[in-house]
Amino acid sequence: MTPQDAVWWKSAVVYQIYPRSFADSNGDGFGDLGGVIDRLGYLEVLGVDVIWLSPIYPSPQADNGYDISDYCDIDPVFGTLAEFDMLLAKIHECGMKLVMDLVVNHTSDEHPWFVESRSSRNSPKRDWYIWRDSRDAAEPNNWGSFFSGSAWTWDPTTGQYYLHLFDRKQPDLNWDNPHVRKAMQDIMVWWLDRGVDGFRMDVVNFISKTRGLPDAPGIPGHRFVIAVDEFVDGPHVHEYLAEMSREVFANRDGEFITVGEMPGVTPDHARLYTDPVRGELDMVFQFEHVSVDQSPTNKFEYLGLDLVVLKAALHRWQAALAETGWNSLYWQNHDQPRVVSRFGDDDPAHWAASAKALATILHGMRGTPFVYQGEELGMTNYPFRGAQDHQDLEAVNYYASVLDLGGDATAALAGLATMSRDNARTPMQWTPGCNAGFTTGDPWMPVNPNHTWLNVESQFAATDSVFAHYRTLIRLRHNLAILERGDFTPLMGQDPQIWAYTRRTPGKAILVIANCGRKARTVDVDAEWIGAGLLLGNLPDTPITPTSTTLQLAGWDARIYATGSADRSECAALDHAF
Ligand code: TEU
Repeated sequence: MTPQDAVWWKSAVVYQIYPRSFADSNGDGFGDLGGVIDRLGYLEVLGVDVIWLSPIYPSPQADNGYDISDYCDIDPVFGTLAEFDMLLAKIHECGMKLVMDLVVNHTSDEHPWFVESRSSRNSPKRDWYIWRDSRDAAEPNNWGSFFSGSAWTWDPTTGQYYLHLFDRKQPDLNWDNPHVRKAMQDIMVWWLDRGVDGFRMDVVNFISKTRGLPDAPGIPGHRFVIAVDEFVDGPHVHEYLAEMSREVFANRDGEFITVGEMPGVTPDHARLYTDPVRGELDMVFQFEHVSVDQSPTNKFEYLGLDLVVLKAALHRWQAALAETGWNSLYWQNHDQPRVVSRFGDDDPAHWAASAKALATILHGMRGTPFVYQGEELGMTNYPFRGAQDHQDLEAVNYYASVLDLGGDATAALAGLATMSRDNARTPMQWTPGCNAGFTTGDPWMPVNPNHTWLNVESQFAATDSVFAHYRTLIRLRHNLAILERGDFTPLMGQDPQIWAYTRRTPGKAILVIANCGRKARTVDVDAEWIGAGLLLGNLPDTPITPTSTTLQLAGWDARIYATGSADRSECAALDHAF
């Protein structure tokens, strides 16, 4: 085994907490660090290894903390540095690790760096951000913001525009300036010295823009376009990340994890980012599989799900990083709708089976699985009734821009209900009671009305809950080396309803097979699976051993079978573990 094979995060499972929606300890309606401390026992029962906290730094909260005004403190809405230290100590006591969310592409416009930068054209911090003159009395180029409108805002004090790929309150830093890079490295060192175990880095493949900031190819009917070719995986990004990793992690003892969030990343770049020899990052979040049901020019235009396309997207990434690099595995995060509503079936008759089937498919793959809060319960999208229910600035701006342009408001609201980030941000459902046990005050986001039956308390009482299934999958990840190391071979790639693949190490094999639909299906598998042992199923009467090459799969039936010595020796370890 080479040292790269031995890294701890290859058999770990990460849990993402969106602190403002997780648990509120002081009754102000916002989740906080005290709430996380109170619920650490829950995460211990689930069995996850790493907790990733979405941003908790001081922030005007224009984008719920992804607009940071001080990188070395805690926003009062979440708590204090003393509480943070206590949380970190308790996480370590429980044998878990903590990953901070670091937003390095941009700051808040209220960060002192930007305040100084915008104060004068001669400010020493002027070049820390991206300032340009107007062109023909308009924006410097045709780049659009991810949050609607232009990516440029005019600053009357100094008579120039500044660039913001996201909201106008999130000005982009100029990473070509070595002082900016050094400042970010210092911040990372500050948190590592405090004891954190790594970083999830927000849109970190956007930090290097094409020199000269050229116009992007126009799209008919669009005044501004998201200029991906001019900032995704840009000219110096690998150099800057390698430098960061060298300056921050070289000669530091400990076990760390770094994950780069990378919209639009290609497999070829991902291989470079995660090649251990190059020393840039441990893994990246790619976006291909969470884009398959969206129009390429408008994420709120829902295209419906084609399972063949979804499978191909994830299989492509399994193949791309098979030899070099490493995948992250995720269905959800705070930016994505709930997976059981999106790729599963949230009708009460199929909800639990489909949530478990999707979990089985993802956790059987090669890579490090990420679980987003509430996913382990099968939490669903929110039943939005109209524009007034949306809070996220992306949703609010999008709706306003559709109205502005005289577009179809009904279609826009339907798109928001299906795809908006608000779906992921409703409070965690702890109990069937008032506000789902999230807060004793008024929750900042409404609680999903289905908390009366979909909650932690009721799932703890059942042995066949979605939660129990996730718990088992996490134990399998810890106990079965084949899940970490086995190679990956897709089966039945063109089947529009069946998702199947094998994982193999010498002498051992597992089959993951799932029916991704309501209708029962008969599926032919290879003779090698006759006599295999069931490692995990999601329905009550799953056959323990296939007795023929024909499997009868009920709706949303998902199974993992093991052959060879895999099941006997490793299941013995499992018996022990449960
Ligand atoms: O998201 C980056 C991103 O490009 C998208 O996932 C984003 O959510 C948007 O919907 C694109 O249409 C990261 C953070 O995860 C997100 O919460 C922040 O809003 C964004 O960066 C800016 O910091």
